[in-house]
Amino acid sequence: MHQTNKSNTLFKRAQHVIPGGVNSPVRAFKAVGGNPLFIKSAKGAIMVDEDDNEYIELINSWGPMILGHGNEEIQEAVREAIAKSLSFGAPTYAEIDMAELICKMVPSIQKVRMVNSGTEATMSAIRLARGFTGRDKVMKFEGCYHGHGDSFLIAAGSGAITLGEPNSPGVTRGTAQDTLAVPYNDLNAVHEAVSLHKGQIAAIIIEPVAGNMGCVLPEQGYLQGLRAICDKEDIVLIFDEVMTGFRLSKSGAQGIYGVQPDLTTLGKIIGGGMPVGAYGGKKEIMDFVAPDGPVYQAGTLSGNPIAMAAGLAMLKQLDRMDDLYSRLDATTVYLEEGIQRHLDKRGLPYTMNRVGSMMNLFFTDRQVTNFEEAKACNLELFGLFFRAMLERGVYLPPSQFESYFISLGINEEFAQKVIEAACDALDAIHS
Ligand code: KE4
Repeated sequence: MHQTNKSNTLFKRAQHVIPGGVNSPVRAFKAVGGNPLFIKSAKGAIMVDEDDNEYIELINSWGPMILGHGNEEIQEAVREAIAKSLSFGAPTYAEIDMAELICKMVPSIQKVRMVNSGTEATMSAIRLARGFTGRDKVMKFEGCYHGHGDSFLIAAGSGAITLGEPNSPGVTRGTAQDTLAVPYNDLNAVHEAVSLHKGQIAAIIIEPVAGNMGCVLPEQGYLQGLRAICDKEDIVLIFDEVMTGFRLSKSGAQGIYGVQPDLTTLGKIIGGGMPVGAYGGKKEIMDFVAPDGPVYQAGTLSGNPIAMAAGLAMLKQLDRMDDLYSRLDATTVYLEEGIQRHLDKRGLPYTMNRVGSMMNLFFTDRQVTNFEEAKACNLELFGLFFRAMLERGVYLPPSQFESYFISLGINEEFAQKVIEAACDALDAIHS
């Protein structure tokens, strides 16, 4: 058992002054048991905790650290920017460079507004869609997460096509009644909901590849089907690519599935590890955003020069490294195949989902194509696996309902170590 005394002491101290001792709930390890580890540094694919335990990490800060920690080009850009002060609250040329590069990398984006988080991006995108269409309702999908905006903290109503129910105190019924929640990968449910609320739905927002119920892929023709429904019904199609943007390709999931949304929300990788979000898309819609348009949205630190420096240094590397995504995909396939071989050898019927450098081991023998199926997983077994992997020096995202992220820092040696740890951990929890 590796010792984590310092983390345990820090966690006790943190709980006196920070809700749950963490600044974002999933970090508290509640889904996997035990106390969270307090991290003091990271380099490449290695994270070091306050007790000097080293871990090969497959969390990438929930996505951003695709190039590995301590990327020299990003750190140099930040060092250079910091010397000129940290914030002006006035426009800077870096924001233009950033917007132009995003529009180049994601062709469906003709104009883009920077914000400070994925939540701000998705909140703003649905307000914009409502303002542009004059309609009130939005549709989301069970198991998809779009940040903590009130309109998204909604569980599916009693029937899949009834209006949503708040799934957090503080979200009002008034808000919930304008959100429809339907199952992922079920076009009929979308057709039913659209016909039941004809002319009332401003936007359909979806994770084009879901990462917040674990990694769940769109079925053949699904995204194309949503595009056709939105075209027919004048509904704004929003791809929430906060996680998949710049992760699955230079132009995210839309780049690999060939479906163009009307609006795209971005976050995580776009900031190179700094707090950055963005929403963008068709010019005719984006021109509705203040100050040119009537839809209000603002932010003191939006387009912050240090964040722009980090984000630009990140995106420039992704844009010029033509073999980056094939290398990341190859490493992820290697991991998937290595773990799958052991599952087969041990006769363990668990399910692996993978797309690009996102993957998941689901502790269920069923396929996982939606949230209902994901919820069938044995969460206790996942907790045992998570802790067994920590013991073996591998840090996974601490929830069955999160995707693993593979960074460029995972070289062949580390990939082999992750496979060996996974095989050993699976044997240990089934011994
Ligand atoms: P943030 O507000 O956390 O920057 O982004 C919200 C968000 C929006 N859309 C998608 C598809 C997302 O995955 C997220 C945030 N993802 C989670 C991890 N699954 C963030 C981790 C956390 O909550 O600490």
